[in-house]
Amino acid sequence: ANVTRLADYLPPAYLVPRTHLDVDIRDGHTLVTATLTLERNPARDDRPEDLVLDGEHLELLSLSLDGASLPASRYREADGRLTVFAVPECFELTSVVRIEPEKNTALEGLYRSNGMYCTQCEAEGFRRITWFPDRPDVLSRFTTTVRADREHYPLLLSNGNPVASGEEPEGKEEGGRHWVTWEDPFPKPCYLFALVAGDLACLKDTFTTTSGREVALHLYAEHRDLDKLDHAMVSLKKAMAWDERVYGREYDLDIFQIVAVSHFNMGAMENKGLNIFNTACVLAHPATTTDAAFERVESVVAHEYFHNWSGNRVTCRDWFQLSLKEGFTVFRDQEFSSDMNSRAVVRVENVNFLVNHQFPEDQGPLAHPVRPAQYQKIDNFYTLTVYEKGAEVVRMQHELLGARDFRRATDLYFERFDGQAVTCDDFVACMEEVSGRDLSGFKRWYSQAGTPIVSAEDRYVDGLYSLTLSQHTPPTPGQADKQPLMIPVKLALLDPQGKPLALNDQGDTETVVILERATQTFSFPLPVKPTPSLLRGFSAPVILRYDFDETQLQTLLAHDSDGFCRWDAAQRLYFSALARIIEQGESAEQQLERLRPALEGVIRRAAEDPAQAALLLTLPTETAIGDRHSPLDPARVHRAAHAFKVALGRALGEDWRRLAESLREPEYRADGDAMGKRRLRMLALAYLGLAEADGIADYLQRTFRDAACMTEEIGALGILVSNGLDGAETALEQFAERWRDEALVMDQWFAVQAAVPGPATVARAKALMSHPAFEWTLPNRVRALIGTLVNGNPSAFHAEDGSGHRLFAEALKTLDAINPQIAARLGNGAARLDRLREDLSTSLRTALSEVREGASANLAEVLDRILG
Ligand code: BAL
Ligand code: ZN
Repeated sequence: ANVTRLADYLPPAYLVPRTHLDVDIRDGHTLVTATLTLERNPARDDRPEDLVLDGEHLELLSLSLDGASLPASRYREADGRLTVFAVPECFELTSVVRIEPEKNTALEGLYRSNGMYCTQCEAEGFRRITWFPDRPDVLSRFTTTVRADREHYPLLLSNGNPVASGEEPEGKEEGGRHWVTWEDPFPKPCYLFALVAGDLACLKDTFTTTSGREVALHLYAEHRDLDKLDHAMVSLKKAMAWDERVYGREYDLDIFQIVAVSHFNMGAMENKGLNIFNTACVLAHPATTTDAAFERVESVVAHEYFHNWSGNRVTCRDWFQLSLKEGFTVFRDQEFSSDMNSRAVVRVENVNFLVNHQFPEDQGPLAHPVRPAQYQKIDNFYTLTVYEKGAEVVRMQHELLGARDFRRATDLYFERFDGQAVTCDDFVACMEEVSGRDLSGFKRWYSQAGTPIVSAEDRYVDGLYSLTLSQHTPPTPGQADKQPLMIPVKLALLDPQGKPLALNDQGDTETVVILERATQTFSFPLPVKPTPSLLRGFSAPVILRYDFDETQLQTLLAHDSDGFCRWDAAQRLYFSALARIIEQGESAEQQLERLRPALEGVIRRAAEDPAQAALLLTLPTETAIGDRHSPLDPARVHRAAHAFKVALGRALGEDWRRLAESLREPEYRADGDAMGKRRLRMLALAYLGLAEADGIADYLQRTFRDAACMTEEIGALGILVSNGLDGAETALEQFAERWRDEALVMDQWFAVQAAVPGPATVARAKALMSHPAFEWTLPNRVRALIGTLVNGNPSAFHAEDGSGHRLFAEALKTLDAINPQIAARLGNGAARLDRLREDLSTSLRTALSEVREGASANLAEVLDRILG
């Protein structure tokens, strides 16, 4: 296989200060004329004489150097490379290529989506548009002319500012064509190039920057979706103001554009001045969009906007440094969301996601460092580790330096490296320079894979409390031996009433200790033996082992002022209760009785923060429970989790009923308070549904029918369907009828059905694959149906008859022929193969081995790592 290694990095042989593109969109094909101004890179003292460009799926029509057509003997085209022999120091190269966007189902490069043309170039899609040194450290100033039929594509967009436009001479065959030229004054790597041609509706607004410049904000979507852009616009303006206030970063062009696209591999893309978004991450309307999706739109709009500085103005030297922009930008969007919403709730949601998705990645066959050392397809490294763990690595630096020095360090970073392509080392060097701290040990977080385990033990003797922390990182593929990391552990020590004790003479009740060696002991003189509140705010992405007793956990759950620690205490209580059901065969009712007082305490305080209460009262997912038992037996986990939830629904039935009624709002409101109430109310209804409480089917049918927003409508539908309650099938039919023209709503319809636990869902999913609304070429639809089954429904995916595995294999094969990136991403869902009960593991291995034959490079890399 073709492996790229960080250790082999060489600066580019040639630089491209200027790029002129002419993209002529015709029916059935597009002609791209690229004129590159090239100069040999002075940083390469080996003075390479050949120019090597990247290109895929291009039909080269002509090639000329300084205006003279090149004979075939002067260049060679092979294996995705165009080598032009013996080129001068400085020259201009013009290529004309023919491409077929209409046939591009991989959704990389230029492609068609619902009648419009759009692009996706990160990471290596630009090479599907023209011959170019497709690597992030080649920064070029782009001028782009887009030409197309005026009637069908009235809108022609690219990066930067529009500088000229016109009509093409009318001819019989060429009637009504027009063109627009865009100039981007900022040098950028080609992965940030974008182009859109279509007939779209536009929501317009403006933003005035701190220095008084007015920026036009244009948000584009299909005409029918114009009413779904308001939330994105509000979010964008908040994000622009936030980046000025918190990071001192102003927007730099006269116009900022977002285009919503239905067919999209990622969530969104931060192309300079022309963000392209998956419709799922930008469109929002209460009638069609859940509260959770509203929050996601806010955070993704902010994320892509923040990239304008963390990613675009300062970009990555090579793709190994991906977390330089992604980890940092995720940290930025998380902090933005925390400032816009409830900080405690956002933090718990972020941690919950990390712990339940990134931790398993870091502990399985796909584990890799935040800065990987090698890859076959970089597309496979847009991972939770690079993004979410990368964000935690930046968060720890924020914690270590404090907000003031962190800001000074980011100011230095943006100033020093503006217009450059740099590395994670450059980022950390700014942190070191500003703070005067040596972070060389800390940098292992970038190079060492695996989730560290921090074990805590404590003693209280003669008024002295001693806390001994030890760290250990288990081996990961290719990294057997691990070094100690620098781990900030934020802590408080609570008295028996749950009040934090003073930790020093200044009366501080919270402190951060730094664990740098394998084992260290920290001591505090205290008047009583405390309950430790450890890893507050989840101060480091580690697994904390401490032998909490139940009383301590109940103290933390009831009294801790730290939202993460309260939630973590609840999770520990749930996991222990479930372990006793799964491993010791104890009854769910018995376990529930043990927890009941603590849960009633949470419910009593629910009005303080309904969203937080909902988080505290939500059980871990079956996937998360399964990850704590070996071997993994999804059916058994499902039985235990289901029994426990039913018991919880029954035992607290009166509380759930009261919440369901008292949290009902007479009218729809979009604010955080209303969202929190809806969240807790839907959870209460879910427990009543599980318990099949008297009259609940009728109640849910009414909720479904009279819903004031999609959160209630799909929520009620989901509860009806997952519990097989009366009216479920009718509601499904009505829903499909009502929403058949709303793609994002239909995604939810597929997902709700794919999420029903149990093996019967495999047959249902199979039938849905033949539903007229199911489309293999639409990534959102594939993720909704197959992604939900594989990643969110272990008792169906791992059905004992192997049917889930066979369906998975079929889906992978079909998809791989259409869209290798999406196939490979879906393939990640098999990463627990070696943890499964033996018969299930064998069945999954057999299914995957068949897929491996003939798999694309993307999918092959993932399967090889999983199959070992
Ligand atoms: N750069 C790819 C999409 C994102 O992370 O913003
Ligand atoms: Zn990003």
